[in-house]
Amino acid sequence: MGSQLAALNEWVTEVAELTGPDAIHWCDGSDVENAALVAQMQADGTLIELNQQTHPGSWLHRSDPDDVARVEHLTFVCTTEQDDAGPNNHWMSPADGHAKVDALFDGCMAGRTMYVVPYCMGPIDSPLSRCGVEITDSPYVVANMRIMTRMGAPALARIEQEKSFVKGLHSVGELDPERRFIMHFPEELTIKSYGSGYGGNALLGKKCHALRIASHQAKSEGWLAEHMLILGLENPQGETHYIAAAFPSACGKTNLAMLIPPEGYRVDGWKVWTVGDDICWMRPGSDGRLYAINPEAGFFGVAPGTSASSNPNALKSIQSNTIFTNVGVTADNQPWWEGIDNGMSPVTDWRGEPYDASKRPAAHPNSRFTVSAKQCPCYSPEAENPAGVPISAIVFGGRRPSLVPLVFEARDWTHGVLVGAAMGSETTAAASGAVGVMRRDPMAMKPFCGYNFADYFAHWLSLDDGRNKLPKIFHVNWFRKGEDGKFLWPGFGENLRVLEWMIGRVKDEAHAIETPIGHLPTLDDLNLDGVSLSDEARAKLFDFDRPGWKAELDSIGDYLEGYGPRMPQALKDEQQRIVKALVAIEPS
Ligand code: GTP
Ligand code: SPV
Ligand code: MN
Repeated sequence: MGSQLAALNEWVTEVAELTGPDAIHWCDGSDVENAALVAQMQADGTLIELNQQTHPGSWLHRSDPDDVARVEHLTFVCTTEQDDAGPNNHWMSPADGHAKVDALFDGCMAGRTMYVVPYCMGPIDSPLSRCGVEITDSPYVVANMRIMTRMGAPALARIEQEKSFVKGLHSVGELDPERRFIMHFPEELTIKSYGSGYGGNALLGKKCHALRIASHQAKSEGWLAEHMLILGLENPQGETHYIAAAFPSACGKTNLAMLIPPEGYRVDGWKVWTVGDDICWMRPGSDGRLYAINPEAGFFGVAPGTSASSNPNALKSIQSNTIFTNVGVTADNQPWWEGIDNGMSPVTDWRGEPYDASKRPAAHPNSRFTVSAKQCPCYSPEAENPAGVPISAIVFGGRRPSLVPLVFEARDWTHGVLVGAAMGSETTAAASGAVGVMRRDPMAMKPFCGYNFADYFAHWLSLDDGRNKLPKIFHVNWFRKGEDGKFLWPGFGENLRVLEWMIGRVKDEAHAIETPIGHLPTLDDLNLDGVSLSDEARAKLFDFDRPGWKAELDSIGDYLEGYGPRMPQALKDEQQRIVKALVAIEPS
């Protein structure tokens, strides 16, 4: 027996002693195991069968109505030194964190089965992949982990060979929001999550491991764990460039990753390949380029807004073998959500009550589908490449109703890191709390960075070591609004036009004008054939508003200062450089 198996057995015994389950089940990830779990969940109402003619192998899960999103105020990073967690995280000392949550775990699995779920984040044979084991009392979590990760026997075999694995302990507890904690102990490669069965709170391989713990590991090992989609953009010449993009939760990663080019582009031979839709692990290769893998094996995607016109590839992916969480259903038992636009209507809402539009939407705004990436028609064969894919461009973006143009390019890596660090976006339904509130969400990692943002920015800057051939960095904003409160840019498939310009810049072929905030395309630099843009859109999307940006840069300066002396001077200098450039062009 390998040393890690011994460590695993010891931990399982320890957890069983603490939580007191009736039975322990080691998951092998097989079809037989899954069928038995599904049957059991159907019998106890955890899963509701959907129309098997239209959606074979698909199920509906209704979560507790108070457990529908991530809970950032209950999410903690427990490092020995508070400063190592940083002002961007809620902190508890490891001793206090363990004590607090272990008291909740004490005896919590009485009457329940404890599932031991070995998983691998990333292709089983990739040196960039990392393994973990989640112990959970939720069969729904097991079924989701089976889709979202490489789960079961192969992962266990890999763990046996490795020096460490991430330990994740999870219980749904009483699903009481007052008795809910998502605790991370990055120094111990440990996660303890209690009281929620939902998404990022409960599928511990995802945000807890692949971002919070992994970002901490990545810092010491010289790589990056990011909240980014990865796509391959194939041009008519058959060349594919890979792009990684960080947008905050519910800000368009899944949609961009599965983009279908506009008609004219399709005819010409443009194609987008999906490598990943949420998380990206990347590190410099021997040639100095950044190589990326998607640590996940499935999509946990936002259902509302997914339609044949907005994201046909997602819609095709979820016709079978899909778990839907908190969507509505039609009279003939098909899943339904706002914006599905398929001519059907809901009769039952996500809480299982008769649909009443005046009461609540049919689908919860953060309702989701869980589906294997293999079902996606544009899933990239390169997603399984153990070496990863070379990244040509990194894109940052958020929901910015004003000020921020459609796209701009950072002048160099340091400027790009500042652009990422200064990212702002309106909050969404992916986390509990108010929606539509503007906040800084650096690199879309505000809820997910497992250490001090000041150190994180320094780590990003350190990649520019003179040897690496780093990607160009861009910023996009699909969400600029007009006077009427409507989006000025059509978005979705049309976003390809912006990606084309980016790759043109990477290849030194596309034109831009230099401004203090970066390189902007003019209206002529983007192919806008066949898009109808209002005069307001044409004016604002390509606009650089000097006084507005001066105020924005001042606010960015204050934000950086908020991190105190740990904030890298290079970033503060970069902010000052831009302020000076803005002031220099001030009309007298
Ligand atoms: P997480 O899974 O929470 O990390 O979200 P995500 O970043 O993958 O977001 P997703 O692609 O699921 O999109 C979230 C919402 O934004 C959906 O309602 C989409 O319809 C909408 N959306 C995505 N892309 C665009 C776009 O280009 N323009 C507009 N206006 N809306 C978009
Ligand atoms: C997000 O909130 O960014 C998600 C969904 O991708 S969750 O898995 O709940 O984190
Ligand atoms: Mn996400």
